[in-house]
Amino acid sequence: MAKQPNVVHAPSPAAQLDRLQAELLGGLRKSPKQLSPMWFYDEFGSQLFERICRLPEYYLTRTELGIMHRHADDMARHIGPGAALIEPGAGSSEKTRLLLDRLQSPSSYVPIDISRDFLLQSAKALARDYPSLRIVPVCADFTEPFELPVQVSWAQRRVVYFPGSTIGNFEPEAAQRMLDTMRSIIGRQGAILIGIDLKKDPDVLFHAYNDAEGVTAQFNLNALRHINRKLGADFDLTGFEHRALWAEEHGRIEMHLISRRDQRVRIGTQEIEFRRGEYLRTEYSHKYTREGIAAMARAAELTVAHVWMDEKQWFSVQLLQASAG
Ligand code: AVJ
Repeated sequence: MAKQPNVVHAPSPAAQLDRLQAELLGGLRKSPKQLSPMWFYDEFGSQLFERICRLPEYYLTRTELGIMHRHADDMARHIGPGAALIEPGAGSSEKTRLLLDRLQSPSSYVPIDISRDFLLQSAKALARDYPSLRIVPVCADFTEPFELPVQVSWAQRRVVYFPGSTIGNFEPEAAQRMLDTMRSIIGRQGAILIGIDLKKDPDVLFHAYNDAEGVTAQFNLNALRHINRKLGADFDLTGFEHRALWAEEHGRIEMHLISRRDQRVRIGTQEIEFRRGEYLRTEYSHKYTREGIAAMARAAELTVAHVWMDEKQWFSVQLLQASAG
């Protein structure tokens, strides 16, 4: 029977709730108001996201999967033997398995996620399919400093795997900090394998976040349902509508919920006022050029060692390595 992976670092549930509420109120007191995209991902939200990944308009997932199917062997060759594969925000994604199937005697797999149950669930599923792989799940918020498990130091090489263009969620400074954190994790010999969505026809981008079936709209609104359930708030979902637009000057898709009327929302002992037509920003999805990525890498003392793309050059999987010297 495969050894059950035990979770490292789990803040107490009460402490987590207080931190979530404080962060939420902090964002809602900003102008314009904002929410963390993490509120999208409760059980129902994760199911909606799975549906988004299958939508004709949402090209990202199938395009990245196509790149992985075609080039995972080459990626595994570049990574080499005995690697510890560290994955922030780990889903039990097909992409990770495509890589694990081809890596040469990987030393360990370290999924990192803030949702403890989801983390354990996907780690157990992987342990069943990869009985000889050392799996060490870490329950942590990877945007905050966290300790790596000792097992990682046994590896010949540390490789951070960050697929799905999740880096796009971060504003440029935060994305830079994320690369700096990854750089400090991989050390001099390590590497980062990262999936990054590229700039393209704004019309294609607009439709990827405004699908005809309205699944993205549900995904966006569900963030309010998640907050109501987790923090006992009283958001009225019918009082808000989905809006996603391409902001050329920032090179990003901006997702918002628009308040349909003047309204008050109670969160704990606090009340937050929304005016009719007011924007609540729920997510940024930055799109990059190859030059832009190379510049961000350089600023984090990383070099672009290899780029794999689809034939339309819509999406890229890039291997970044510590710069020499
Ligand atoms: C998972 C963050 C990459 O920004 O494209 C999908 C999430 N938001 N549809 C993205 C998302 C709206 C997705 N990421």
